[in-house]
Amino acid sequence: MKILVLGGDGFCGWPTSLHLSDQGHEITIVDNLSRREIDLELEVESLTPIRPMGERLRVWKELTGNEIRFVHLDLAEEYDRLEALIAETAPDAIVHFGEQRAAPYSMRSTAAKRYTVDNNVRGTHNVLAAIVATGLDVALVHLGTMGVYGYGWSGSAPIPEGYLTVKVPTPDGDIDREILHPANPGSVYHMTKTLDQLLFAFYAKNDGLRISDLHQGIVWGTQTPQTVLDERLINRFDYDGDYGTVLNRFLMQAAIGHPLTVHGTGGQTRAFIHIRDTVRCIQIALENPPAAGDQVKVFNQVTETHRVAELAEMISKLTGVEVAYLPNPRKEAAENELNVDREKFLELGLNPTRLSEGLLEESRDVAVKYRDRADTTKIIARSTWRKGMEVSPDLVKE
Ligand code: NAD
Ligand code: USQ
Repeated sequence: MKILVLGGDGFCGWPTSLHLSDQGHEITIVDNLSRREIDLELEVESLTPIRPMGERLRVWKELTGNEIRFVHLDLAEEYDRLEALIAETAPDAIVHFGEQRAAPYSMRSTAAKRYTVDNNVRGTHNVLAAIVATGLDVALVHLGTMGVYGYGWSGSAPIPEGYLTVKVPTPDGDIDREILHPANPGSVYHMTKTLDQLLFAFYAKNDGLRISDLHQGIVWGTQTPQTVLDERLINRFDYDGDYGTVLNRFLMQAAIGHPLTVHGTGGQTRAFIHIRDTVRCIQIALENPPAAGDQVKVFNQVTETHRVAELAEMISKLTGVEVAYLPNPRKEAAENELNVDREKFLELGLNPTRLSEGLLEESRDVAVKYRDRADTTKIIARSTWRKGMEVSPDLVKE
């Protein structure tokens, strides 16, 4: 297949591009490198030394003979170039990772809120409008988030894969209707993903676009079989308070002997998936697209669920590093259950990678190897959901 990977320089997009290239697909990465620019703004870098795109692609070609093309393009700002690129490439599929993806970053300032909405919603709409404008039959696979459902809305009822059957009372009795699961975003970032869902529903209905929306949990780990081939192919590893996600942060904190930063009670239950499974899920979604005229195909891209405190305690036990229970900078329930339907990928052949000591060790080894690159002043999460929730810098010695 000819595939455009939008956001292919990022944490999920880079290993996915290599995996799909390894499978023999013809890959074009489209990225405006905004994630690297945000690192400059936040004065922090990936814990792992990621290489410039040109070098990454040169090394991949040297090692495998496979060529990946790169187009530097802003999905939100450069509509005409995007449409021309789709028309000229005539891809069979587009994988869309190209959004601002950190919830804390999206809440840190008014400017960051506006940027996140402008970038994500305009970018996604531009992709949809451009596919329609070219008249090509392109399957779109988008990375959504488990956070569109919210946490705890339905109590112990399992979260379905996208759609909910509800009973609508009528004068002649109840009728069953299938609706998109109610959206309940917990941050401006998550809100943009709920808006994306409506854009997809409209374009699937109006234009017959073939769209899969993958509601992914928190991705952990760093390396895949392709990114380990050469240090210059290494994937990014975010550990800072805005972009670092919880399990990778704990692994990195353990590697440098920093107390594990649990927000609040740690009773938050979240869904997780290893980066190796992310790339496999995308391959499966590409191989099983919906037909024109079908509703958006929603998958819950999740392999397991854990409470934050349970993860911290497990890593603390493995490494001897203490757990610090910090005031929660976010507005979220102190505790929630999370029961997620995740049959679709399993039925299509996903063999889930479960969190295990071996894999935790592998990620911790990456963190240990590069720990001298860590800036410990960037670890505590300082972006808050509302004014007055700021965490005192003295709470954890840095
Ligand atoms: P990332 O920030 O590492 O990568 C996103 C990439 O998109 C970056 O390379 C960035 O430069 C690019 N990008 C952003 N805006 C763009 C634009 N306007 N034009 C062109 N390129 C643009 O994020 P990630 O962790 O790889 O996440 C990828 C996708 O997966 C996101 O949409 C995210 O919401 C989703 N997701 C991520 C996780 C996770 O734990 N990392 C979990 C669930 C869902
Ligand atoms: N948390 C801590 N300590 C930390 C960091 C986080 O206790 O040091 C807590 C947070 O308060 C939150 C939970 O851990 O309750 C998850 O936080 P996170 O930063 O790991 O994940 P989140 O903000 O939800 O966002 C990440 C990705 C996002 C993706 C989402 C999937 O950045 O792109 O959409 O995971 S999900 O969470 O399933 O919606």
